[in-house]
Order: sequence, then C-alpha cells, then structure tokens
Amino acid sequence: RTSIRKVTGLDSMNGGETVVPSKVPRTEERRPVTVVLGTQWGDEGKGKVVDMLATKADVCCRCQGGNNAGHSVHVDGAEYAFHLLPSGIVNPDCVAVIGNGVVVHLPQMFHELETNEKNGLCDMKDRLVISDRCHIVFDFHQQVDGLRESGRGQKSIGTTKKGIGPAYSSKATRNGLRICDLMGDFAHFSEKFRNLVDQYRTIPDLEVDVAAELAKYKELRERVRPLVRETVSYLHKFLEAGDKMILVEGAQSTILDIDFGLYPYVTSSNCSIGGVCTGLGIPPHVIGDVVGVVKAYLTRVGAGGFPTELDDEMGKLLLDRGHEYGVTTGRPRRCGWLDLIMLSYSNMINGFTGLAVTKLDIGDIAQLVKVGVAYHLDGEKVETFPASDDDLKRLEVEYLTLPGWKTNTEDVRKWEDLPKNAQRYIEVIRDKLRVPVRWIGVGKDRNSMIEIP
Ligand code: 2SA
Ligand code: GDP
Ligand code: MG
Repeated sequence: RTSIRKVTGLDSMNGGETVVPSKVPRTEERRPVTVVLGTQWGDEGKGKVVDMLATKADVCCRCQGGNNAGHSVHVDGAEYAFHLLPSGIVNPDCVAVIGNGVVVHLPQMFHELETNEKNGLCDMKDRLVISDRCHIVFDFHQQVDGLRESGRGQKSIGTTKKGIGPAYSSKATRNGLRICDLMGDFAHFSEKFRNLVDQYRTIPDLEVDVAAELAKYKELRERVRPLVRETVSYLHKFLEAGDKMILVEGAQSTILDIDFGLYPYVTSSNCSIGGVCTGLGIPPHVIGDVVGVVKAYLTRVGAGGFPTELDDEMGKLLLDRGHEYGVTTGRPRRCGWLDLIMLSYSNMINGFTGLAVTKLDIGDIAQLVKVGVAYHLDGEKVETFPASDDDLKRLEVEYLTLPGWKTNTEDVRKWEDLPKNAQRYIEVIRDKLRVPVRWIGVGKDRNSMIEIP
C-alpha cells in the first residue's frame, strides 16, 4: 500500500484532452490514489481529514454527490465550508477536480467560489477542473426535491433539498443534461432542456420559467467553459506521472449510499468505494490507502432509524459540545453512541486500510461512554447489518460500557499522552474492525490531530 508522499509541481499537467492508453501497470507497488470515505451517516469530519492529507497531494477530487455535502475546514483561525468544491482546494499547490459522478448546480458552485475567495482562498478558478460528463442540477430539480419532500409529509426523507435525487433520476432515465451538452450547440441544449422540463409538468405547483433559465445558462456556459475538461485522460496523466498523489474526497457516507445504506433514507449516489471508480474513471488497482473517517460517536441528519440514538442529557451534550448542526442546511443532527456493528459493515464494503477517529475531545467530560457491539431481534443475536430501515428500527442494541477519561484532550498530540481510558476507547474500535487507527482528532483545527505512526 502507498505511503503518502509530498510531491510538488504540476509540470505539464495542463493538457489532457487526448485519450491515451493506460500505462499504469497493475503490478507496480506504488498506488497513487488515496481515498477518504465516511463510515457512518456523514459529518464525520471528512473535510478536516482531506484538508490535512491535501497538504501533500497534487490533486483532490470529488467523485459523487453534489452540493448537498457540507465539509468544514479550519486552518490558522480561518474557517471554510465546502459543498461542491473538493476540500483539498485549500492547499494552493493542489488541483481540484469535480469528477463525472458529481451532479453540479453551476450558480451555487460559482457562489461557493466567490464566498471562499472572500474568505481568503486564491487562484481557485485556475486550479479547478470540471468533468464534461457531470450532470447538471437545475433550479427546478431543487424545487422538485422540496415539493416531493413536503408531499411525503411524515414520511419525508429529510433531504437537503439541493435537487440531488431529481438530478440523479434525470441521469438514470437518460433525460439529464450534462456539462458537455452546455458546451455544445446551445439550440440543441435548449431543446433538450425543454424536453426535460416537460417530463416534470405533471407535478402541481412546479413553476419553471424556461426562457429565463435558458438565458441564465447561456451566460453561465461562457463562465464555466475554461474549467471544463475530459477528466478521465486528465487524471490518467497524473496517474502515469509516477510521482503524483491523488486524493479522493467522499461525500455523505456509507450508510447513506444508495445501494448499501438504509434505503430509502439514503442519498442518490454511491458514497462508498465503488463510487470512486465510477465517479472518476480510474481503475481499482491504482487505489492504495482507503481512509475511513469515524466520528467518535454517531450523528444523523434526516429521517430514519437510529438504534443507538440518545434522547437524553448525553445526546444534548454531544449536540452542544460537538456543534452538531448541518453545514448546508443548519439543521440539528441527531446524536447517539458509536455503533460498531455499523462500522464493521462499512469496513466490509470499503476495505479500510486505516481509520481517522475524529471528535474524541467532545467526549472529554463524559463519566462513561458506551459503544454498540451487537444487535438483537426478538431475543436472538443478529449477525448482519439490516437492509431495511424498518428492520433496523426493531433492533435492540447490546452495549459495552467504558469509563470516561474526564480529561481535556485538546492539546494532546501524541498517543502516549492520551489518558488510558481514551486509549482504551480507541483500541476497542481498532480491535473490532482490525484496522489501524492512524489519526485521532481532538479539535476542529487542521493541527488538532494525533498521528499514530
Ligand atoms: P439528499 O439531499 O437527497 O442527499 O438527502 C438524502 C439523505 O442524505 C442525507 N445527507 C446528508 N447527511 C449528512 N450530511 C450531509 N451534508 C450536510 C452537512 C447536511 C446538512 O454536512 O451537514 O447541512 O443538513 C448530507 N447530505 C445529504 C440527508 O440528511 C438525507 O438523509
Ligand atoms: P464532513 O461532512 O464529514 O466533512 O463533516 P462536517 O464538516 O459536516 O462536520 C464535522 C464537524 O466537526 C465540523 O464542524 C468540523 O470542524 C468538526 N471537527 C472535525 N474534526 C473534529 C475534531 O476532531 N474535534 C472537534 N471538536 N471538531 C471536529
Ligand atoms: Mg458534512
């Protein structure tokens, strides 16, 4: 497996429209791609881990999802929130790639660029590349998302209303419009757009001003054109260079994955390892490290079952101390104990080579901490993670109770300096998953991290 190496300089990486045969041998030891994935229900602190690793990366890519994501990065007192832009863009030496698997709302992407520019990040447009195969999220997709959510009433999914489900639906039904359509003949794009909108005409209350929307996209296409590329060959040039590090930032998380999550309370993309290959056009053998980000407890935004949910003072403590509010919507997140059954399932799917356990510091004042170690149904132990959210809701959780460490860990930077009870907590996770814990987060800042060699 790769070691993460510092490599600088982009050399002649600014070309890339020609398709070249892959020269990345299967047998070679070095695997240039490092992947960071969520292991739970999202908001584990992927943004922070990606930012930390991006200090050594040449490219940072998003491969799925859209601007439903909310990734926070804190560096030297500055705070950045990313939704569509890969968090690695904070590193001035890093190229940011929005891969073909991502669905893009262009006005909101430009807004995000402007907000982060005001916050002090520079040259972002010179370092941002968007795949011509990305599907476009239109305003009406977002309207449809909102209308469908209100139509579901009590059974709503709790989406971010960013149009993600409707945009991936358009993709799957082959009515979607892609960035390459926008780059081509505008009359053709306009016709396809009208056809797409017509598919949704049956939805009462949907209002689409087609002419205004097309006028907007006529202007947007010239703004976005310099950023658009055929990203498969573009990324392959980095792979073939032999000394470049490519970082992939997963959005949402394994238990929100459209295939492996608790359907229908999921997002509409593959947030687990498979989405990396399909969302970027890279073969599996170039992937080395797969870092699973584990929040030291568990949170969920949106509806659905939550076996270890805490509806008590401890839940409130996690919400308050952990500032558990959505980065995109501001919604409070539901909080609960860590669920090791969920994590084992997540590990089976993704094959983590290392874990980053974040927000250990949030538990600093707890008297005791619990971790879910087994599920039971009608008195019987359940060996597998359920497919259905209805089944998940019926499970009872068996807990392992551990003493709290009741010590401030914020300034700890070495494993040896962690209180014994905190070490024990981390060891329980490591031993259950049989995956090394490589990093432990003890604060929101980039440097608030214990690295375990
Ligand atoms: P969607 O909008 O169609 O993807 O929603 C479907 C489900 O996926 C969940 N989801 C998320 N869960 C955690 N974090 C997300 N990003 C934001 C954040 C969320 C926010 O970082 O805080 O601001 O509320 C995210 N995006 C989607 C969503 O809750 C639904 O359960
Ligand atoms: P993501 O969606 O996985 O990138 O996570 P979010 O950014 O949505 O939510 C994680 C929150 O926890 C953010 O506010 C981070 O700044 C914060 N955070 C990340 N790691 C740590 C940590 O180790 N300790 C503390 N206190 N906060 C952290
Ligand atoms: Mg988030």
